[in-house]
Amino acid sequence: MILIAERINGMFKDVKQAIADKDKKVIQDLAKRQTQAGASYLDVNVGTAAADQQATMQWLVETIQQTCATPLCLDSQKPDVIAAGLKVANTENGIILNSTPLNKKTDDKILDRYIDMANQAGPKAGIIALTMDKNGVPQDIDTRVAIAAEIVSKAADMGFDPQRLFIDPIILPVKVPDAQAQPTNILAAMDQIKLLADPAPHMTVGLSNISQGATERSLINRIFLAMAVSHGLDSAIVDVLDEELMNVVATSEMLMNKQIYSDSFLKAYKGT
Ligand code: THG
Repeated sequence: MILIAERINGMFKDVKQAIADKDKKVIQDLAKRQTQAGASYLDVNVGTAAADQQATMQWLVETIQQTCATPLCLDSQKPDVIAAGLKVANTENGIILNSTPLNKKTDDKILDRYIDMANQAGPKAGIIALTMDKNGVPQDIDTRVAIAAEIVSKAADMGFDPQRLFIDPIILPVKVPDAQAQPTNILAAMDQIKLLADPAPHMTVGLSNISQGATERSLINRIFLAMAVSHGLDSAIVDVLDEELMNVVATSEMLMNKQIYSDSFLKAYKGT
């Protein structure tokens, strides 16, 4: 599974404080621990508090790169913030640009911009595209699939390999009133999205969204991850420092016959 580690995000108090204090140690420590825990990419999100988001993105990227070579997943819905990060990011080992909707009221061509930036960032650069358009986040299955189809078709028109494309059907917190049908809608949408191209685009989610504000967060995250893997999820933005969650990742992949069973399958997965 392509695991994107979620913790370097200004949404977390310690990271927000570290950004305000220019305290590199907090960021570098998270970068190292998440890499050690098995992250394929490190998500980098400046949060909403940073005064200058472009400069903060550059500071985070440079700070992380001083301590580890794990590929980065630049996380902003503002193309200028992504572009600023790309100016200083090492992209040889890969990079993901996270994330763009299909289009926005204020920017009809936002997906094109992310694809252009990824193309300029080299052959390994990917993008995460949200099943979201100028009308916002759809709640139903069909609109999610229709938007995903437009994203896949636009990527194909622009010569962008579907294997560099990650579709995110957008998880909302299950606790939000009237949102309890969303997890099953997302699974049903994923069943169709994986058929949109051959080879299929990757599918990813911001897993921790689902349990925001809820009790039993880790349990909710773990169970939904296992359910989604059985519907074709092959990537996720997660808390890789949650060991129980990482065991669920390894076990789901083994039960899906993507990793070989051995008596030491948990240990073996950690070595991959
Ligand atoms: N899709 C894509 N990218 C994303 C998301 C997504 N990036 C951001 C986010 N969603 C995924 N990352 C997180 C990171 C943290 C939390 C949820 C998702 C989280 N934070 C605690 C909270 O809000 O309760 C912070 C608490 C603290 O300060 O300790 O849950 O969906 N493509």
